[in-house]
Amino acid sequence: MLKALLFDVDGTLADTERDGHRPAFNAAFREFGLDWDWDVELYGKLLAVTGGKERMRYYVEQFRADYVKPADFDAMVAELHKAKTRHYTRMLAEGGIPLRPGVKRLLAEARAAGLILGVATTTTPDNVTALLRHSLADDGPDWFAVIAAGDIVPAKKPAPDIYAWALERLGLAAGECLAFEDSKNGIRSSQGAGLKTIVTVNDYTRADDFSGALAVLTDLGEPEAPYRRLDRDETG
Ligand code: XBP
Ligand code: MG
Repeated sequence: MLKALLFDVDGTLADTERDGHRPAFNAAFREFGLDWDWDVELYGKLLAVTGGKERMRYYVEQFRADYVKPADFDAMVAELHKAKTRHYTRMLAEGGIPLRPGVKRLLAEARAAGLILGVATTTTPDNVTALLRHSLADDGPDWFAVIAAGDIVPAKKPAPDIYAWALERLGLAAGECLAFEDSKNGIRSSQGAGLKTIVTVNDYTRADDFSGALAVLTDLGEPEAPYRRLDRDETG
């Protein structure tokens, strides 16, 4: 029997990557006097790696052969990431990023029907609570029985660990839950934990491999604009 819905955050609850996380990273780079600047296209490549700190390291290793790492590089990445989180949560507090179509309705209706709600994401916990508070409802974070986020598990998506952690916290089996994801890394994580998964794609993930998904949709729709199921050749 279905007891809980588990949601990814970035790309699934809201389109946060291109106009949220990306400019927040760039603002942090400027603040630290770095000449790093991630445009929309480059950011799509960097999304291969989940986790902001991991993504910055990947950028330096794969795209900045010219960059000479300082001795305290790891500490610098940690500080950069704190600054990025500050910029990003401020953007959210200013109401900068709405939830995707249908998300609020689904959350409200699931809640009213007695389903448990949970979050399983690689992003920082502060980012999740800020999005839920400012874009869902003042008490948005309280709608969720578990918020599994960030460094709670060392191995981020596509590893299944974050979903496994959320299931354990809820005391539920994978078969009692349904996951919502938007990306290849996300569905590998949810399926790795044994969860059936519904995918809503976005511009960065449209061509990802979503083999085994329960459904691949453009969005969760609103009553007046029902979702459209993607044809196989549109999903790549
Ligand atoms: C989201 C991420 C995160 C965000 C940035 O992936 O990979 O790293 O891009 O957030 P998913 P932080 O949607 O699969 O969870 O900088 O806080 O890591
Ligand atoms: Mg995502």
